[in-house]
Amino acid sequence: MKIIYSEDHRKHFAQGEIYGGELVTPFERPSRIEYILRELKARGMTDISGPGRLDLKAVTRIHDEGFVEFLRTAWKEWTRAGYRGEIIATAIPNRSLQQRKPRLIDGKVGYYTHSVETAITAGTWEAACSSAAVALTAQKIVANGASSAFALCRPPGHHAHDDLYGGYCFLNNAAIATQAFRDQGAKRVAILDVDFHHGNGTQDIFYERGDVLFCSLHGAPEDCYPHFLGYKGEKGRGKGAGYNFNYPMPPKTGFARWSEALADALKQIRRYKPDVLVVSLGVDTFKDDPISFFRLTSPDFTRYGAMIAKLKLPTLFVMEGGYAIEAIGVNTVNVLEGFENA
Ligand code: Q9C
Ligand code: ZN
Repeated sequence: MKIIYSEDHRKHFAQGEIYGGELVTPFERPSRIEYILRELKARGMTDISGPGRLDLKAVTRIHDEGFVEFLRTAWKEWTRAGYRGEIIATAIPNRSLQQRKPRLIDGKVGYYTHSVETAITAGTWEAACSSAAVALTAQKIVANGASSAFALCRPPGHHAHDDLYGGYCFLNNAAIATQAFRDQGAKRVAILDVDFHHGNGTQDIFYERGDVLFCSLHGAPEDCYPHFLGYKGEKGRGKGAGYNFNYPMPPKTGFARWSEALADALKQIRRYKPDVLVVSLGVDTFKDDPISFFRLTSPDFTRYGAMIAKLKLPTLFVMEGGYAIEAIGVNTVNVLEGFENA
């Protein structure tokens, strides 16, 4: 399997994440990718190359232009305002407040965020662009006929909406790649999101579209982030009605229950008859993940990689979350090997 990776991900390394009222070292940190790379190489998956140049038009097929411009210029505006810390939203236009983009950078930050744990730093824009480029380069490999490819993206993407960042995500890599498949002739694309967290951004982006099926397995919103989306009753709207499947699950969910949900999602995908599959691959479902509550073991990742392979679809894997750093490499590569060896 071809793997695409860019070292530019390192340009995004926030010093602080708001967690339990403290500023802590972010769980989403550069070493995650280093661990995955090391394990790929150790297991002979060495067909690794860099991304091509990012075509911003592919990004704005999914994201709002004002949002993209904000991400590009936020650091410049923030430092020009005299602030010395990283960019963290303070006021967000919730419920009864006006949804209007203010002039002041502080206001713009809140306007374009849904979660304040995620800081923007000097290199965030460049890193987010490199991550999208990684996804698009891997996408092209699959579009050109490869049976699979792995986009080793960082920062992740599935919590990013068309005009909102948060949950460690800025640009929605999986959504951008999905749209690229459509623009290059795929009639139907299925997205399977196995990250522990609900893919709220991806769901929202495709919620009213029938040309993209979205299935997400995740911790129930009553019990975990992103809290405000990911319920079972969210089934799509308008042309998208019937093309969104959520599988929220409770704390301590292990592989028996999780794999039943996966089997159902795979059934929906098979019924949909997509031309291609995009997997939002987060391995924060692992039992030792520090911010999650499922109980998958390392061998379970191999098992479900093989289950996904049974679809026999061209498949693009896009890296999302996973914060048990020591095990992130083994778990990620287990999925890819399980898929390849099935
Ligand atoms: N107490 C991804 O996995 N904070 N994002 C959770 C838990 C945000 C996760 C706090 C987690 C975002 C891509
Ligand atoms: Zn996650």
